Amino acid sequence: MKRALITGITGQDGSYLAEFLLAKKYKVFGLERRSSQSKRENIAHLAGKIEFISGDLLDEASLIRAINQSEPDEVYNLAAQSFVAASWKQPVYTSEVTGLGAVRLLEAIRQTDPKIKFYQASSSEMFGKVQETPQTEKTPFYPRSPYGVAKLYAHWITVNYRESYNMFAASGILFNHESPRRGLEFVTRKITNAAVKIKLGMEKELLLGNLDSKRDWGFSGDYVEAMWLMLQQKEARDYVISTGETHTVREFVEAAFGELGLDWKKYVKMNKEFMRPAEVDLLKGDSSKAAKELKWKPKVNFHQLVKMMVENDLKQLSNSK
Ligand code: NDP
Ligand code: GDR
Repeated sequence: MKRALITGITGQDGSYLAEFLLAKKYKVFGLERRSSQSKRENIAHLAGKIEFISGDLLDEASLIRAINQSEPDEVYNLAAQSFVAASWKQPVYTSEVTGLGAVRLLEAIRQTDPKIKFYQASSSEMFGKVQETPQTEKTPFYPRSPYGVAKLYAHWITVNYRESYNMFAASGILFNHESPRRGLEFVTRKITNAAVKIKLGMEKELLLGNLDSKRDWGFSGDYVEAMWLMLQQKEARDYVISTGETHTVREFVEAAFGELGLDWKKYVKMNKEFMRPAEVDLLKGDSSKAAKELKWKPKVNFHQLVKMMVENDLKQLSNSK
């Protein structure tokens, strides 16, 4: 039985990856940081199937202990301060967790058992002010937020450990991916949740920032398969994972409200609070390397994703009402 340690187990991707690995008969360990209230909502349905290990990317000793305790074949580093907007408010903290967290984990692996395979959750935010479109593994990076800069450090330190110590360390450069388990502050879930609340008469309006930015949105459930595939290859490499389609935030709003038969223009207002000091205007990935080498392709398209998220929020909020 293969063994995997997932950091960020309570997050969106952690929950889908845990499901995926359990279906492949892995023994799954999840690194969980201490908090005053349990955050296991995304993985409640997996209760009893995951072994939790208390630890934090800020605490090197806890990571060494987690590796010793789980004796993993594979480590997936999904933990991060992952909200771009918050990274301007807490830039040093974001660098500590999202950037230096990766090297702490790599060191824990190197010192314990350097044969363990390592996956780093890199991000299309590293392309930031894009230097070419679509973006590939060869596109130069230009991050536009403290989060993007921190992810870039984590990305290069992963490459560096691969080249310095011959460790199996791979980075997935994943474009935005969403799901019904997406955190409520990210724009897609903020939109579907608010649209449903408006439909149910629980809210009157939705305040948003930049409606013009374009994102390449896929489904988290599809993307975790790519993470696993990267660790099953002969050699560790980096891969862009994306749909190749790009849509504006406005188009997402229109589609989500449209699913509910609502005219979004009556409810959506712009608010400066949600504008960012520096914006990433356009992301559009080219994942042909992953298609060729990993045989990976996204299954859920933009409209299916919007529908899935709206339907889930409708079900949840109707029940709670
Ligand atoms: P989430 O924000 O949903 O999950 C982040 C996870 O990290 C949570 O489990 C959180 O725990 C954990 N975490 C935060 N800080 C620490 C810490 N100091 N020590 C240990 N754990 C910590 O992110 P996603 O699931 O959406 O994304 C997974 C990873 O992929 C992240 O690294 C993200 O930056 C990256 N990424 C995401 C993309 C996306 O579109 N979703 C695209 C590209 C990259 P807690 O529940 O306690 O807060
Ligand atoms: P992003 O996701 O920054 O791309 O990072 P987010 O959903 O937060 O923003 C996407 C775009 O929408 C615009 N926007 C708003 N965003 C939020 N959150 N709230 C608003 O009200 C709003 N109005 C407009 C933003 O300006 C932006 O252009 C996500 C995270 O999951 C990262 O961890 C990951 O690395 C990248 O995707 C790829």
